Amino acid sequence: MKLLICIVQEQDAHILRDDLIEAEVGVTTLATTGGFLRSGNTTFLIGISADRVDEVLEIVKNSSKTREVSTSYMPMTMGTDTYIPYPLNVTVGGATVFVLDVEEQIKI
Ligand code: 2BA
Repeated sequence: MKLLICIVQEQDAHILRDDLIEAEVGVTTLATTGGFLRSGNTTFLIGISADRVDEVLEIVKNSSKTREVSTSYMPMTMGTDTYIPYPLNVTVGGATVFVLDVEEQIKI
């Protein structure tokens, strides 16, 4: 069994959730915050048998778009909570996925 941790942009989260549910994939979502941009994203916890990992990755790929994001602040601290104003464009997504081995899933 595998655990996929998928971080996607908030705009893509509802489509991905619907697609996973339709494919009968169990999922838990967490509201998370990106460390670099410090803006909201959504993290999916997906427990799945190893033979379905490629299928799930394909669903994630089809649901998660790449976007250019502009921010007017470079989220860098100077020892304190000081932000340096700086125009910044970054390409975010489609999705960041970690694939972990799961020793056991227990339902109590
Ligand atoms: P953020 O940390 O807010 O990063 C948003 C985007 O900013 C990243 O998109 C990347 O294009 C850029 N970025 C991140 N760190 C950077 C840096 N040190 N210098 C320049 N640009 C940087 P993605 O790579 O698509 O990542 C989207 C979100 O996925 C991230 O949001 C973070 O929440 C998560 N993530 C990405 N890599 C991760 C990792 N190795 N571990 C944990 N979470 C990760």
